[in-house]
Amino acid sequence: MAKQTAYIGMGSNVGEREAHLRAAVEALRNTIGLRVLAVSRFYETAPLGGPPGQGDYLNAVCAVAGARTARELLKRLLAIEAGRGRARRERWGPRTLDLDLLLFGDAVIDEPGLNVPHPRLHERAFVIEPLAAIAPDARHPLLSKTASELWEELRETSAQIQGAAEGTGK
Ligand code: A4P
Ligand code: MG
Repeated sequence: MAKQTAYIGMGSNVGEREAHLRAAVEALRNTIGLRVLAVSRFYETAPLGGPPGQGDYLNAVCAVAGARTARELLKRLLAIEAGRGRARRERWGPRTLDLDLLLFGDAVIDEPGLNVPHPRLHERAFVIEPLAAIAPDARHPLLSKTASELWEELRETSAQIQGAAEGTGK
């Protein structure tokens, strides 16, 4: 099977956020058979969803090559999360390290415990902005749009929402 370029979303909003993201990249680099092709800069983002009062996130996206299957890569991501003390308490709750498999080449997978592309990928500026920065031509296989097209759309929508909010505030 062809070895695909995969994109991984990384997020942290507890503890030494930068150290958690750096450790995740290091762990991917140290994974036999895997090559880290690119890492975005780290973006400071306001939390979306989850319980009120949680801290801001640092988010980033990283590109890797060499994984044989999406399932194998996800298994590795979950082990790296666990290694940084990730505890699963509540959905969208605060976390030391969240690693999401965003895209695995042009694979479309819908299995228990594995959905690729990540189902909420295209709705989230904190994922799409860094993805578009390192892989503007990466294509969402279900929407048939590139990361830079998705980022254009999201930017427009959030500008409209902001415009409407300012309008009602008068
Ligand atoms: N799973 C299935 N498909 C995948 C995939 N493509 N990548 C399963 C990763 N995991 C996948 O994930 C639950 C299970 O999903 C995993 O065991 C795996 O088998 P989780 O990480 O425990 O749950 P979660 O992260 O709380 O939920 P989820 O649905 O992954 O949340 P999201 O969508 O990742 O959102 N705001 C900001 N600003 N920045 C953030 O990074 N993140 C979230 C979490 C919410 N708000 C945020 C951020
Ligand atoms: Mg997750």
